[in-house]
Amino acid sequence: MKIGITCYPTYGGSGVVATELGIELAAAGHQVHFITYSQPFRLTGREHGIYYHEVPVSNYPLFEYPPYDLALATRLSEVAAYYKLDLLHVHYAIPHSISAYLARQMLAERNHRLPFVTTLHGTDITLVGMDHSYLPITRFGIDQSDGVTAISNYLREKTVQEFRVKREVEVIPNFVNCDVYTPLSDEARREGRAQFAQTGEKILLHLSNFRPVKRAVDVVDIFARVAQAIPARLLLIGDGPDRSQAEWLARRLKIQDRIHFLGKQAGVSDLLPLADLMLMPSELESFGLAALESMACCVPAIATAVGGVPELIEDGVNGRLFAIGDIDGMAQAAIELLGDNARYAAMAAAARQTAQKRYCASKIIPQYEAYYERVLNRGAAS
Ligand code: GMT
Repeated sequence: MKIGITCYPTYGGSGVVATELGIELAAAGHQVHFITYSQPFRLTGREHGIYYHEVPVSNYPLFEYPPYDLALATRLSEVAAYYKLDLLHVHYAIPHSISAYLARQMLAERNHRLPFVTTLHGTDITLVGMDHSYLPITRFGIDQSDGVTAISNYLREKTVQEFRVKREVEVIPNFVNCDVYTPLSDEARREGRAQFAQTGEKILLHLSNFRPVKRAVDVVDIFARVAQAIPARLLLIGDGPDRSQAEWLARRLKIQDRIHFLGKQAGVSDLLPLADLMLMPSELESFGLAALESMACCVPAIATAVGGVPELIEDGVNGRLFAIGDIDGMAQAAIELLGDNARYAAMAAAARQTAQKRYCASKIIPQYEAYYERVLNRGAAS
């Protein structure tokens, strides 16, 4: 198949999923065209079977708000026509499904059929889409899509309940390449850990875009309690609006020397397996891709029981779940787990096993391929 993919290419879970999907589809023999405003950050630009098309946005002085969605629609229709795309797959409903809808209409005028699939990721429904001003157009984009997928049962139900969409929503969960996200050899792990911690110190890790929904400040608070009880370090990967508050709190609590603020990192598959525990105290996660990526590396997560997270993490089995803001509970759980080698080893193994059994790319990519076939056949039949 020739597949066009549109997503937010910079840091964020939906862009990561879209990029990894494109990489896996190309590896399976499909031709993949990314159509985005900049090159998705996990692409090197030289992957076989992957093409990148930038969306130029005019900055004509009259435009106080440059019309990105129209520029995207134009580029989508051009790329689809030039490269004879079979299908478009857009990630994050706003504005991508509307741009794809416009591109499909433009091409229909020229008798080129271009069905599009929209994948819902989370905040496009839970935050942005439910803002009253965006709700009608988000619902329209979903209903006009030729296929719609959501990354968890939670998100599917939320979309059906809150938006009352007519289009059926299929759940295809997020995935991880279990060969890339994998534990390191003892020697490589020891060497990697030595960059950040002394022998005998535990490493906790948080990975996010530091938006308020991630509660990065809670991460610092949890870590402060852990570091009081056991020798430990914290790796913070990512950047965003709450980073400066997290840095300020680290200084106020006088633990800044125990925390490594690593900022945005392109490749996290070599950092995640260095940790002992992942902290994900989010206000909301429709899925929690960062937790899945760390679980695949044998690093269990201490997280909040919100959104789709309980579909991934079973409390006490492959990780721990707490209420939002239960900083003491999460800190205590980390201290107990890190002090009990047998229990920790069982949980770390269960975390990897969950990723392998249910979320490996090798299991999920065929679900996308089958879904594309269904969308194409449905369109051809009608
Ligand atoms: O919150 C983010 O990290 C960004 C956001 C996005 O769409 O870029 O993430 C959402 O999609 C991720 C990938 O499917 C999910 O793993 C996250 O749980 C989801 N975030 C929220 O629901 C808050």
